[in-house]
Parts: sequence; structure tokens; C-alpha cells
Amino acid sequence: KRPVAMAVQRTFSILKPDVTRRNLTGAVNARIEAAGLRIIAQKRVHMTRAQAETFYGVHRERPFFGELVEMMTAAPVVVQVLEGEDAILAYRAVMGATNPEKADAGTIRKDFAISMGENSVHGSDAPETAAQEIAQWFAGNEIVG
Ligand code: RTP
Ligand code: MG
Repeated sequence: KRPVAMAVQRTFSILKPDVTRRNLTGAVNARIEAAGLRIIAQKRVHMTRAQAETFYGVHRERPFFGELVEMMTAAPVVVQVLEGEDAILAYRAVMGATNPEKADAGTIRKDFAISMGENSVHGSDAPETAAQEIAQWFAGNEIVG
């Protein structure tokens, strides 16, 4: 019998301003690595308004859009590419629910997030958005798998 193919996948991650401001980059990275995800690209950037508006363009019409862009540009973030088996779903599982009050015990958002807005991490929601988001932030030679 042929073995079932391993679905190694990449996802895009952001450690949001509430993480860098509180010096929790290493603590969050420890959770990512403990979940079996490999950080194959990483850099610290201070997003411009235009970059944040592009990144969250899908939410442009939402009532929280202005607040979201303000929050994402208020301090540096760490952008990352994570690799692992079913990385997109695996990362969203360790992130926890968008609203930290609803996040499961042991998730990053349950343990670190401040609020629905300042919820510590972003993770891509599908393979297409992961590819788009990675391409917005990393050149191919910055990703070392
Ligand atoms: P993300 O895109 O950052 O990984 O988070 P998500 O999928 O869990 O949540 P999404 O619905 O895509 O919302 C994107 C980000 O917008 C902020 N938000 N604020 N105040 C609010 O009601 C509200 N709702 C969403 C959060 O920072 C959320 O992660
Ligand atoms: Mg989202």
C-alpha cells in the first residue's frame, strides 16, 4: 500500500503590536514551536497605514476597520511564515478563537490576548489567502524551508 501523503503546508502569521509591546515575542514563538510548526521566515516590521489597509482589505467595509488599522500600525509587529503538517488549521487551533473570552484553554489568545481587537496573533484562513499574504511580506529568498 502507498502511504497517505503528508500535507506539509505553509501559513502566514503576525505577532501583533500587543505582543511586541509587552515583550512576548519569544513566549508566543515557544507556543508556535511546541505545536510542531516551524518558523521558516521571520522579520520585525512597523506596518504603514497603506500596508495594513491592503493586508486587511477584505474587512474594509466592517465597522472595526479603522480601529483595526490604527491598532496594527501603532507599534511594530513580527511577520512570519510557518511550515508544518496542515499548518493553516494547526496554527488556527493553537491561536484560539478571535474573541479571547471564547478561546479554548491553552491557546495563545486565551493566555495572551487583551481583547477582540488586540488578540495577539493573525493566521491565514485558507491556502489562497496564505499564498497572497506570504507574497505581500516576503521575497522567495527570505523563506528558508
Ligand atoms: P486574523 O484574521 O487576525 O487571524 O483573525 P481572525 O481571522 O480570527 O478574525 P477576523 O474576523 O479575520 O478579523 C480580523 C481581525 O480584526 C480584529 N477584529 N476586531 N472589534 C471587533 O469586533 C473586531 N473583530 C475583529 C481582530 O484583531 C481580528 O483578529
Ligand atoms: Mg481572518
